[in-house]
Amino acid sequence: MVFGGVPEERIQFNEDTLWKGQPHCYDRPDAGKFLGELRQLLREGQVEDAERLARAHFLSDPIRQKAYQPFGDLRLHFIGLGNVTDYHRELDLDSAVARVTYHANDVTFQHEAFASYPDQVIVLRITGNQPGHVSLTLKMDSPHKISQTKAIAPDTLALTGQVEEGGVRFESRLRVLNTGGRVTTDDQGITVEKADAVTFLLTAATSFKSFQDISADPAQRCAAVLDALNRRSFDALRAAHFADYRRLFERVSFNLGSTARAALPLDQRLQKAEDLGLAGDPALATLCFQFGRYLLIASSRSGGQAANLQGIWNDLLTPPWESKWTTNINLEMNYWPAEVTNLTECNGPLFDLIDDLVVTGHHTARTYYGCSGWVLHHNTDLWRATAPINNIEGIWPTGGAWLCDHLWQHYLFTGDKEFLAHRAYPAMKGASEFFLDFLTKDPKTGWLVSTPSYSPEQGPLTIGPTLDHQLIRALMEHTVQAAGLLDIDHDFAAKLSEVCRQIAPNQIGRYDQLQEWLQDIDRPNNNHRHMSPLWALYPGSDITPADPLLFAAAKKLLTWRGDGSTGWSYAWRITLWARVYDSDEAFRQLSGLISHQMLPNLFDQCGKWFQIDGNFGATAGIAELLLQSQLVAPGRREWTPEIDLLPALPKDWPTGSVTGLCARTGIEVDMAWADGTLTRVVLRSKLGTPCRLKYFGRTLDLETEAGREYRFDGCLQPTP
Ligand code: FUC
Repeated sequence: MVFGGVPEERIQFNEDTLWKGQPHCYDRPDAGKFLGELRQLLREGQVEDAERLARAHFLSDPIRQKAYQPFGDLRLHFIGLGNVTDYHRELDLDSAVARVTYHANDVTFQHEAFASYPDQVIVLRITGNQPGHVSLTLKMDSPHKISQTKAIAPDTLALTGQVEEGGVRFESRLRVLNTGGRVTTDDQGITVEKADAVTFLLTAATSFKSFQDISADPAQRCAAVLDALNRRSFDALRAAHFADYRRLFERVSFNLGSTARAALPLDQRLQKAEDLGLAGDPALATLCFQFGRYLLIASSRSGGQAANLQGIWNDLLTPPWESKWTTNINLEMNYWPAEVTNLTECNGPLFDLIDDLVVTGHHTARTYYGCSGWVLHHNTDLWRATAPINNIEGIWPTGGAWLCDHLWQHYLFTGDKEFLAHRAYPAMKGASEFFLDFLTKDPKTGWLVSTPSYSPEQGPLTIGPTLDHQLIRALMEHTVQAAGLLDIDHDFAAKLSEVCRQIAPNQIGRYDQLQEWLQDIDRPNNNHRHMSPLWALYPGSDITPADPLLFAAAKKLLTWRGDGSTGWSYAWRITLWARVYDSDEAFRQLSGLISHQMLPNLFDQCGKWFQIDGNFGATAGIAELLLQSQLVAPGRREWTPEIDLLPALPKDWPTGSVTGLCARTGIEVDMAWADGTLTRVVLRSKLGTPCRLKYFGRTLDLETEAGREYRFDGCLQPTP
């Protein structure tokens, strides 16, 4: 986080494996003994007794998970600056560089900072447009009690420490490269006098190797990173960063035109969005869209941890909700934009996390439920906790089923059979095995139900929340489809199909609403932030206009829920309204999110805290307004995606263009429109699958060849 201050600048930095705690299994060894009684009490309607029993015996040990930690701060003091004018601060999304420029003492100064994925360093350069004017002191410190800073070479400071006794150890190193002037270093910091320019290279590491092992040497890791740079120039470092970042970022462009408001600083633009509406500043919507993509590239790259509640940008020792991974919406929402906005590689850390959860979740499945396979409840942390936490709302066993949907969707978007066979299918199969054992027969209806559970995060402890059944059904259906594609596990797949048919179906209640629970107890004025029973509308795809009654019931519930509250709850509503093709309502939720829940740097909020899910959800929501793709005939070997072009284009965006959005299965889409009407479509087929294009009542069935491009006008007529 580059705060951009002058003459006092603070750069707060993190490393994504710095967490409280240490390798630990959160499962309570005797929890399973109480499962039978818990289920029995719920069956008898003794809900309070069930909740009491659950609180006493069924939650994890300890009851809360561990927190993600801030690492350290660079504190720069610019010497003798005098009067500062023409101050300007920006984050350039086209190059992922934070910049500050200003004028002082007849010199124009510039600070540039970027975090390089290929070189694993943060680079900060300070220049003046006249020689000999860069003078500053720099200190490096950490909010952790067990920490100290030392000069370890004439040009290098090291910050070392440990989060807690027996916990994760850490080190960061800062190296200075100066052009002209004088540099002195001691344990207090670095002083630069009268340089033409100065560059700082910052790297950081911890002792974390895996959730089971924290024995790495952070000093050695830092040294290896700095050695590998081998005195490369600032220009070379920046070129490597640009190449890496732009390869991802430039895959998608989005343009809605611009108005005078786009020239205002963000705080004023947000104020105008609040006062006058979002309609007068379409470029703010495109900015939010691209900011979400920037944030995903910046916080979720191969080899790192998945983006947590604060992405990577937490500066508190006791962050809200521990800045961990909440799996009853938040972690998943972080990854909603990954496939559709052409950042499929950014899923890597999420998939690595799932690999670990399969291991720890196996123990929880056995210990709590006596089931095979693996289970995850509503949160996890660096130690891959999978047991129910906090309170009874933690007793929600379908977090793993939801995460498996990301594995399956990755296959649908990319057609990567290797991935399906070796990463996705084993995890999906394990999760399915869990539910084969876990589901129990409801004596009244004969349906298979999920118990005990909780509809996120609306009590009480219950039997069979709608969300669970939607997730388990989707998981099992996809596992059957995957087994078919891989031509394996035929008997297992047949069994899954059989069980799947017996799971309690979606229920339509007395107000014609989609029910959240097995009982018809929904309240029309319930505008809860969670949209759980609408999972099958988005991100799932089980509720479609093909079943008009259910589709209408889902829309009824969506209408009841009203406007968002937290940022992420607005974002989920954008995607849902997009799926019922209501662009006005979707736009209203997007406007609410941007004008009520975004901080002046565009970070999304949950309550009064920064929480990144709404940023990612906004990006995914905007994509959903422009392009939707569903499989028409899942279950058959040959699948045809139906690609809906501009299915919910807001009327306030009459003219625009987008390039590089991704549709299932392996099709990239560019579109342009004017006066609210499609004018041009370009498809690029990566896998050679057939598809059906849809736009405003028109359809076009198209066979494609891998690697070829197809162009059409707004009437879906081929053009040269
Ligand atoms: C879920 C939400 C809260 C918050 C938390 C991190 O529990 O219900 O609003 O986002 O996650």
